[in-house]
Amino acid sequence: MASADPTTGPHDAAILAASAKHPIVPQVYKYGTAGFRMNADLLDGVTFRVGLLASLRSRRKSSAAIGIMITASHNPAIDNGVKIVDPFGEMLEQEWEQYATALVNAKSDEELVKIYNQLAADHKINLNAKAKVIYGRDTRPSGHKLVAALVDALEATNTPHVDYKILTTPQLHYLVRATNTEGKPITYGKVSEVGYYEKLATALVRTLQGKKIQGTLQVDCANGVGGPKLAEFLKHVPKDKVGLDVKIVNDDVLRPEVLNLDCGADFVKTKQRAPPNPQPEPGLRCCSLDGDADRLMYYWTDPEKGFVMLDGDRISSLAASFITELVDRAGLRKVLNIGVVQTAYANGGSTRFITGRLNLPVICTPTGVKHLHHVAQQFDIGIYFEANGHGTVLFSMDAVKAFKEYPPQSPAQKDAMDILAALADLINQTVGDAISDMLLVEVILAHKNWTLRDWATTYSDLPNRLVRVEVLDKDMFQTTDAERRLTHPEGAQDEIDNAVKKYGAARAFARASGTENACRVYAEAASRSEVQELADRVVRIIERYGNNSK
Ligand code: 16G
Ligand code: MG
Repeated sequence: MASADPTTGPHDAAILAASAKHPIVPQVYKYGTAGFRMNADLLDGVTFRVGLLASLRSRRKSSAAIGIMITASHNPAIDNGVKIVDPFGEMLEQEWEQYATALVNAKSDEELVKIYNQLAADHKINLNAKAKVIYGRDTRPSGHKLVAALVDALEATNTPHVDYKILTTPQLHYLVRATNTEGKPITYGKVSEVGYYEKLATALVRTLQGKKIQGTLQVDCANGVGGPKLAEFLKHVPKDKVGLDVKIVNDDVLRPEVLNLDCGADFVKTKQRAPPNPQPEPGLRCCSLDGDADRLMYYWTDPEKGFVMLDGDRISSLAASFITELVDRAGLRKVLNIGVVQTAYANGGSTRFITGRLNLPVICTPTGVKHLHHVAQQFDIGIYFEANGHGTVLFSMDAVKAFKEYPPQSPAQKDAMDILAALADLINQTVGDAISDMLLVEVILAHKNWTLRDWATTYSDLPNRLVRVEVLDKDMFQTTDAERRLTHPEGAQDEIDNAVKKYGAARAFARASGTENACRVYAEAASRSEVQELADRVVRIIERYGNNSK
């Protein structure tokens, strides 16, 4: 038996038969920062093949449950996407992204079966072992059909599966971790959507310690899955104790065409203005979620200053300052190391505040949640956010143990430890979660008795510009130093350096987008006019190199 052909196996016939029903549209596919994401018409075969990979992954991971989320986040309603969640609720391990890419790009059903069996052989996967896959989808109409393709793959590979139907992306991540920790000494929460709400609601009450959230919060749900899920969560909140007065807007999930249309976190961040509908009342505390509720932006319209936005950098520095104060009060600063993780897009004002005022280390990683997440795991308390509103705070097992077991020297210390322990439950530990992050912000504002204006005055942002540049082939732009410097094309970085030198306190970088065929240029400088000039100069450099006349 040792010489059995590694490219054949027990599921061959079933996969061949099922795959014929889910043909792939020939083109080059790549598992990117957000899985496979594109026009939904192209995704039937892709989703089928992702199902095959998830079953392999589960068998590779000692039969642990693997998650699949079907969503295209902030993209228009006609798009969809599919991504895999690993057993602890984190993003798929990077090495496996290439296997997903290989399976999806198989040119025929026969080649697909061969690659599937070869992967099993290479990774010593027993295809007859137990497996489990759980999945959910956002509100896009195409989700239903893609789930059917997924189910065919799971049936063909004899993989038991659970359909959680419509969920936010972070809820699916929660369910994966909850499923895999069920019955273990340290569980993550009840294995149900209700379990998620109950966990957050209980933690919310504990973190507030009798304080009440003041005023009304208007939440724009991007006409996506966040709307109905936030409404459901609010049913679990004891409002008399907590005072969370939420006004949900843009929660129309019955008209698919309005998803992410002129609303949502991506609109707010990229357009730098409030969603036009409904026009927020001046001074009203507002926030926006994105289409799958894993990104969050706060803002208000000020009678004097106009629109003021509090983005991921602001949430990061708010969380970092609050948590550091609590750790100090709990007398745990020497015991636990705290760090903040950002990307090159983080505003220099925030980085200066975190390193200079809070005295915390800041590590910069390449763009994409998985990079930040892994670095944040190196700390006892790792705070990570992208400027675009993706992010969370991770607590190590040691940290959680310390909050619960370290002997407090005073009632104030005990209170601080209790709040920290509750925060570890309130903040989604698997992935950035807009609903959970929103509760974190509300709790901090309540504890500090702050308005958004108080929060915004903790530091000033440096004027900045982000520009998308069309180029022939974005892949010619290669970077190092967490995407802050170009290594290719040769000479481009020197020119950027020369441009930056002309301005005081300035910074600029160019990187290839991970999600579209374009380059992005980011610049920061001391004044609006300087940043405009600097950005224009760097854009011209990139255009010149990118459109090939070196
Ligand atoms: C993806 C990433 C996001 C990143 C963005 C950058 C995840 C879940 N999503 O949406 O974190 O900020 O790509 O896009 O990791 P870009 O490479 O086109 O600039
Ligand atoms: Mg999203």
